[in-house]
Amino acid sequence: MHESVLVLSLVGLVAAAAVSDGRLPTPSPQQLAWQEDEMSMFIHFTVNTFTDLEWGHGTEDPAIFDPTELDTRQWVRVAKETGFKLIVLTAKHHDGFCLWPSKYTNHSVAASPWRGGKGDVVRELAEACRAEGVKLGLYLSPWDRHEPTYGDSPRYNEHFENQLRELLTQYGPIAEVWFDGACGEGPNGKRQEYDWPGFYAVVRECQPTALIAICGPDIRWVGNESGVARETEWSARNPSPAEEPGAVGTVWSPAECDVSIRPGWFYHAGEDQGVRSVDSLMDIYFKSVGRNSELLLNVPPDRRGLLHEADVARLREFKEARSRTFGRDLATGKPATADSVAGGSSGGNAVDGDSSTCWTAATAHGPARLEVDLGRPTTFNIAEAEELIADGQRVVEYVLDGWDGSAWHEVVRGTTIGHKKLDRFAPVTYSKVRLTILKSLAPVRIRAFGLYSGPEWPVL
Ligand code: FUL
Repeated sequence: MHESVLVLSLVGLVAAAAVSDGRLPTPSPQQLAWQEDEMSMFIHFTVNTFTDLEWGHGTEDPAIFDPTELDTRQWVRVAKETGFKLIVLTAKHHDGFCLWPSKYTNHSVAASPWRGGKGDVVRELAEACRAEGVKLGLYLSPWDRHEPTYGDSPRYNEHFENQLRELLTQYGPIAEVWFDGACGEGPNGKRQEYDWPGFYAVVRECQPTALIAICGPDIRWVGNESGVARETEWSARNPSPAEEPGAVGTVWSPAECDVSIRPGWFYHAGEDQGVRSVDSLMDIYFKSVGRNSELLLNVPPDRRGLLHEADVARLREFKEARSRTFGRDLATGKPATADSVAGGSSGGNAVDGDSSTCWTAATAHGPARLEVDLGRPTTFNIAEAEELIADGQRVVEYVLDGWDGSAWHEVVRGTTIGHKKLDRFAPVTYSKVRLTILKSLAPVRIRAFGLYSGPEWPVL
C-alpha cells in the first residue's frame, strides 16, 4: 500500500500501577472509570473524507476540506443517546491535516474554506462534549506525511510535542490520548524515531488524568481491528513490549477493541450499503465488552460533517438490541448463598443489583461457589459475571451449572472474568444455578452475576 513500514508496537511503560495484596496490579481511578464506560465512539474525519482515501498522501489541498453542515452536537447527541460515554476524534491523521488551527503548520482547517478559515473542529467537539456530559479523547497521529521535518527525528519530535501541547492545553479536559504506532520515512529518506517518553511527559504534564492509549502505558491495543478480545483477557501485562497480557502481569493495562461500523475508517459514499448489521455489532459487543474490554466503535462523519442516516439508524437498532437482551436480569433479587464468604459480605451481594457491593470469598485460590435459587424452572441463554476490579482481576477459571430438580448439569465453562464476562449458549431451563470459581489469584470478589433470556445472537 505504501513504501513506509508500519509498526504498531507497544512501547515501554511509564506508569507504575498500584498493587493490592502486595501482588496484584489494580486500575488507577481513571482506568477504572474508563472501563465502566464500556463503549467509546471513534470519529475518523479529515481530508480523506473528501478524497475517498483511507490514508491521505499529505499533499492534499486544504481547500478540499469543506463540510457543508458540520455539526459536532449531532455526533455527540447520537453517541450519548446510543450508549457511548467518550468520543475520540482524529485531530490529525497520517496525512498531517489538522482539524484545529495549529500554529505549527499551515496544513490545517485555517487554510480551508470551511467557516471562512476560522473554524476549529476540535473546539466545536470539545464544546459539544462538555454540553452533553460526554468525555473527549484525541487521536494525534505521530506519522505525518505532510510535515517537512518528519524523518529529522529531534526536530519532528519537537513539532509533534508542540502540537500535542496545543491540543492538551486549549480544549479543556482530555480523557484519552490515542497514539497510533504507524511510522515511516521523511522527505530526507530517514526513518523517524519517535520520542515516546517525551510524548508521555507532555501528556502527564498538561493532562495528568488523561489515559494514554495504544502506543502508551494506560490502555492496551487488543491486537486486531475487528473489535474482538481474547477469550482469556487479562487486564494486567508485563512492562515489556514483547510480553502478552496474563495472570502474572504486574502493570494494569486493560484492552481496547477498535473497529469500524463500516468497511473503512473514513466515510466513503460507496460503503453506505456496508454498514455493519445489528448481528455483527452484537457479536462484537459480546466479544469486546463481554470479554473484559472496552469497545471503541468508529462512526465516520460524511462530507456534510454529519453522521450518516444509515449509521445513526444502525446505532439506534444496536442500542435497542442491547436493551432487549439485557433489559431483565433473571437472577436479580433471587436468594443466593455462597460456600465461602469473607466477613461482611454475602452471596446475595452478587445478585442485589448494586455494583458497589460484592460477594467476597474467604478462600484465596478457590474453589468457591455461589448458588442462586431461581424459584422455578427458568429459561436463559446468556450468563454475566463481573469482578470488583478495583481490587484487581482475580478469576482464572470458572464453571456454571444448572439444577433441573434432580441433578446438576454444566452450562458453560470459562476463564477470565474481569470487568464483565458474557457467555452465550443455546437456551437452557433450570430452577437453580451455581457459579463455581475453580481457580483464582486471590479471594474472588464478584460484584454482579446475571442471567438473561435474549434473542439468540449468532456467533460470527
Ligand atoms: C490504524 C491507521 O492506519 C488507520 O487509518 C486507523 O486510524 C486505525 C484506527 O489505526 O493504524
